[in-house]
Amino acid sequence: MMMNHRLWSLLFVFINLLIGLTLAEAFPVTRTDSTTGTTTNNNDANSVFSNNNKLWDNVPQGPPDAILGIAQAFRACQDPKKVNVCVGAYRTAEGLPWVLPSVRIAEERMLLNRNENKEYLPIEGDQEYVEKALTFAYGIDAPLDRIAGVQTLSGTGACRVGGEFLAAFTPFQKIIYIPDPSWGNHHKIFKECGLQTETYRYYDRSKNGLDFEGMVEDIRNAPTGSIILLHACAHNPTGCDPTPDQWKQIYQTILDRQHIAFFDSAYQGFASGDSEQDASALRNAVKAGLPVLLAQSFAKNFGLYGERAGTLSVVAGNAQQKDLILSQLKCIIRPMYSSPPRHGSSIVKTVLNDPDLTSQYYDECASMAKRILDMRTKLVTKLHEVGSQHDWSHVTHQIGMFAFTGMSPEMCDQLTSEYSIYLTRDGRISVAGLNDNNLEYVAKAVHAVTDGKSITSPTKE
Ligand code: PLA
Repeated sequence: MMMNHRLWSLLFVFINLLIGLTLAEAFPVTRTDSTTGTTTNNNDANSVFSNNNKLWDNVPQGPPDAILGIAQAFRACQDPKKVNVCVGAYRTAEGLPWVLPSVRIAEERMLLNRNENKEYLPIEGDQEYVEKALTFAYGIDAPLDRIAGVQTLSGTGACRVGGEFLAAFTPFQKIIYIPDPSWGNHHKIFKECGLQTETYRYYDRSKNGLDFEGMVEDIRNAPTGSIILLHACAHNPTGCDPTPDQWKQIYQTILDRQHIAFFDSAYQGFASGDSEQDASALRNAVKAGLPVLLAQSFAKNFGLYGERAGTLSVVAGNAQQKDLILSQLKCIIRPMYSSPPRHGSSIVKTVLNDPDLTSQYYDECASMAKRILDMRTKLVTKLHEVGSQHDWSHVTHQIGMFAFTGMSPEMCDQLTSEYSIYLTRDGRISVAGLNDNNLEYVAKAVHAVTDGKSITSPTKE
């Protein structure tokens, strides 16, 4: 009896399996993934699950990042003459990364301080750090009682948290206007947040300079209540900032159109060498009464790239709004990464809590800006010395970390393939990557690829 029952059960399972397989073959269920475009059916699924090695066979190759992908290619390059002018990371005159001495001192103090621990920070981060960081950005007279600020994973994390907040709560348009060109990641970040991304004219490639009229016109024509992304200083990649008078017109246009200003401040101190002066566009915007958000990064100015120290803040109308906004920022952060890392923010806090260390830091930041400025001038001088007939004066007029040379993507490709000089394909050179040892080599190569060709373009790429 038992035996019979088992036999029947086995037969039943076997018949079901046969019917299932026949049906699957006759009527395959086909699914197409909307993001990757890959198609699978349940036959594939059966074979995939029967062989675990095939489980991820359909994952397509992702494209390399426009900036960090090139940095990776540089690391893999075997050419001893290779030059990295790709990522905006400071290098010393010897071409080496630099840990600021003030940062080292702060770290030593932290190491000796037995009260330091490794506990989780709150969701919103270390509020003492946030307060110091916001004062650094908004100034000593900042209306901190109505600025909602959270610690973020450097500037990228700040843009992301700010974008998520705007996507959820901006009462008007879910559209963000980004300068053309801009840091490439801006578009990706804000799209991921669910915002519609548009561009406004910023740079005139036919004269290698700011397209101020185009900028103001596009901001004016944006739908009422749009979000306008502004680089607080040392615009990446162009190195072109509006003048104080031009900023005033920008504020007025934003106010007239009831837009929201979203400042990205990744280079405070790198434009003029003076962190206070570099904050003036942001500070004046707050004084002018604009609705302001700020994504702040300490990667470049404190040299804390991998420590991921930043803040995102929203200037609210009053303290009550501040509390409400803060509560929502925490709701955004908690499911994303719970709470931020503490080492980098503790360094910034330690430096900014000590007036002597702060003034040492200001000098060190100024020295970085100065070396970059020197290399900018030297590059242009050397280009002329090696015979270039182009007018490279735009490179000396530009400020901050980058030279936006005007070179075409093809010229950049040639620099990389023939000279092992790694730069982004928009013609941007990270001037911090230049030093007396590689300057002539780079200048000769740039001359070779640009000689007799145009470095201005009449039309948009
Ligand atoms: N905003 C701007 C304008 C930037 O240029 C960068 C970094 C960031 C934000 C983000 O920096 P953080 O997250 O490290 O604070 N841009 C670099 C590096 C320096 C990069 O692409 O990530 C660049 O080479 O453009």
